[in-house]
Amino acid sequence: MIDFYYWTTPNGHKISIFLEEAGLEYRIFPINIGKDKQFSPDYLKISPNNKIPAIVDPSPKDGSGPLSLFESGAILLYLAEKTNLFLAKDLHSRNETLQWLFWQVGGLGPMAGQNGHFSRLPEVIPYAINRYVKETTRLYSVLDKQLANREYIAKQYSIADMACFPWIVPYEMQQQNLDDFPNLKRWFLIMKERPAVQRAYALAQKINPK
Ligand SMILES: N[C@@H](CCC(=O)N[C@@H](CS)C(=O)NCC(=O)O)C(=O)O
Repeated sequence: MIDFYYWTTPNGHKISIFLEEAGLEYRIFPINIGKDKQFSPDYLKISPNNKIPAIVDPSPKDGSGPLSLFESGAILLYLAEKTNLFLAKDLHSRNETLQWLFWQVGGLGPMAGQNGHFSRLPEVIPYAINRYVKETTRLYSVLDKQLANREYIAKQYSIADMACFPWIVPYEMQQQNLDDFPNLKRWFLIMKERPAVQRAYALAQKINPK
């Protein structure tokens, strides 16, 4: 049973998608970041960077005792290795998957996150909005090119897809039009239909109906 410290945001959805896809048993500890719960001293012991998501695995494979982890990319990689799922074994595919996972964590997530932040701000700061909307558009087009000749981001469905999808879901707020990215749009629609993805988003709705 994995303890999953979660809130209903893109970085949280990545992990709920994995847990649902893998059919791992988990229990949710909601960390309402709108109410500053990420700063509570107990949570900081697990996630010292005061962000969600985080997990605690009480029984790692090697019997070394409970393991706690923050950072969504590290969590996805850990869970993929724990379950032998969604991360190919062969050298090329494995590293291609990790490359796109890191691309999401270091690029798409932070840039689209800033885009969302400045687009929602009551004070309009045109420089910031232009910068992050433009950068989001560039990143969408990079992903669109990657998806030109393939169904999923790497050779097979993987943790790279799970990492990227939740950051495309708010595309309208990010001022993006999916019709400008036909390959990305095709992938997005396939992802949206996956039963595990739907279960993950239904769970979000239950935990935070707003
Ligand atoms: N690099 C981190 C980013 C995590 C992150 O930014 N989480 C946001 C929600 S999506 C958060 O917890 N924000 C609360 C805060 O900044 O205080 C990851 O991939 O896990």
